[in-house]
Amino acid sequence: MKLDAGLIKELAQKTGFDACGITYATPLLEDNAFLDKWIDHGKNAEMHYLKNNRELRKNPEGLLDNAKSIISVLLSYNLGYDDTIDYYISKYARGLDYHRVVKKLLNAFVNSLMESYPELNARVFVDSAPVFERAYARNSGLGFIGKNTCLINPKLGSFVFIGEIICDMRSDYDSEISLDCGNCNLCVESCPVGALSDKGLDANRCISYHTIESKNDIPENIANKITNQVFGCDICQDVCPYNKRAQLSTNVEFKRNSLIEDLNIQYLENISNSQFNKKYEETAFNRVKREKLLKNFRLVERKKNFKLQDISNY
Ligand code: B12
Repeated sequence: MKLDAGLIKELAQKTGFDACGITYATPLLEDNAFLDKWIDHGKNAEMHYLKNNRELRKNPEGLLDNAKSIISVLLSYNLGYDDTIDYYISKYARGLDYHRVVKKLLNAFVNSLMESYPELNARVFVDSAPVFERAYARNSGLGFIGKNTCLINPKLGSFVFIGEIICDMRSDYDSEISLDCGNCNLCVESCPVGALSDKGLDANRCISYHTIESKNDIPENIANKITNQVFGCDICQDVCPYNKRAQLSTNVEFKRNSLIEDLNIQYLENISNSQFNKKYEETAFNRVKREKLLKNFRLVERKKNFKLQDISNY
């Protein structure tokens, strides 16, 4: 028995996803080779889990016995943002933690699938497992990989989260769309730290990596280029023409959360680590320690003061 692709897409839409596509759960030889090269050249910086899990990533069978299909879904967080803010917080992090939001929807989606296919074995993933999320989404016809390395959906743009269901039944499959960035090089040219090239993204240079993922102090050459980014950076996506004309999302979970308004140096100095962890556990700030965030705020504050001094010297 095969899954009915039409029914799956209808259920995905009813669940609340913005797009859905299906592809084979087979190893991706070209992508595996790209990943190997990327890691062997140290582009993963200190994200050791990418190296440690890379063999598991190469074959979805490692995540689910008898895996046959990968159903990928997109959830847009493009709410048409106002970016006139002093301390820049990446768009993906201004509302509730997407891991929770997408996972909850994925579980609801699987439950509705099981009503039609009670014998289905399935596992759901979003971000935290060794799955080639962008590559399977691309193969499912959900978009192309841009020069900013993001999956870009022609209608939704790239401010989308990717989730997937790996399952053990076959289906009819989607095909890749034939689109690419063409001559546009805006993201590569706009990245203040030169993190993007034809070799992909170098995490050692990426502001997003240094302000969120890295446990180390931000190296001077990167800190020098930071202007107002305290948590992530979206420059390579903001400049993308696809995002400028993207259909806006109505996913209120990703709306700017009132908790974010509290974040400033004084507040972070006066709250304890455990208070911070508790308060921000449902947001993307659960990925960062209070001290790290405070350091990022202080760096941006120094930059602002320096700039003001600079101007007043004229
Ligand atoms: C590690 C990681 C990061 C790292 C490294 C990012 C990177 N570009 O590699 C850092 C911390 C910098 C990061 C930042 C962000 N991330 Co992140 N991240 C991941 C994670 C966990 C693994 C990605 C990975 O393996 N990178 C290694 C590269 C080699 O693999 P890849 O990105 O999958 O790329 C594949 C293809 O894109 C293609 N490819 C990539 N680059 C190039 C370049 C060329 C020239 C070619 C030919 C092909 C190619 O080949 C690869 C193999 O198929 C995924 C979740 C997952 N399990 O996949 C989320 C994920 C990629 N991140 C996501 C998001 C939302 C972000 C941020 C917007 C927010 C944030 N977290 O700060 C930024 C965006 C920065 C950016 N331009 O990528 C989304 C991406 C959504 C999308 N539209 O693409 C994901 C899928 C999480 C999710 N489930 O929604 N991330």
